Amino acid sequence: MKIRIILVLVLMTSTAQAKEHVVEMLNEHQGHMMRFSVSILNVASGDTVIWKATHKTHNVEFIDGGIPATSAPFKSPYNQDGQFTFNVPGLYVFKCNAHVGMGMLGLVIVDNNLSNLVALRTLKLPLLARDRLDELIKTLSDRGRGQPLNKKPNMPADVTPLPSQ
Ligand SMILES: [Cu+2]
Repeated sequence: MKIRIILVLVLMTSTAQAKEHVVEMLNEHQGHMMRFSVSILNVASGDTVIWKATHKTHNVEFIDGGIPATSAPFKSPYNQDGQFTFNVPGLYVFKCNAHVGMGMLGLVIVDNNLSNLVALRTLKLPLLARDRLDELIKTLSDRGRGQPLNKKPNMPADVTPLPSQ
């Protein structure tokens, strides 16, 4: 009986902690064409990210080699919301297939784990996408200097729109 109560408590706790985060797929954002509303998103294991098809002609896919080695791949259909639950700590680069050439990509960081950052630095990408990813990586480095990226993975500030260029 005691064990059953403890199990229920444990299950309730983990359900309560898992969060949903929303990223919009947009034709225009902060003066830039073809962008995700959030470029760097900090989440915790068990959290789900929903990419909302606010504007059409977009989709979302993890970039090959741009996710932790043991994570499943992910690709959503065009013009529909997509969602993925993150269970493997690390960095994930997501892109829109139609507009990655215009730099339409972003990063999810699970559990503040940057262990696959080196792989991201050498990903082969279209020129503007490469520039954009370098810019995001630089933001990570700057923010991470001297302190953890964030202390509480689920604090509101974990949804961070990138400053305009
Ligand atoms: Cu797009």
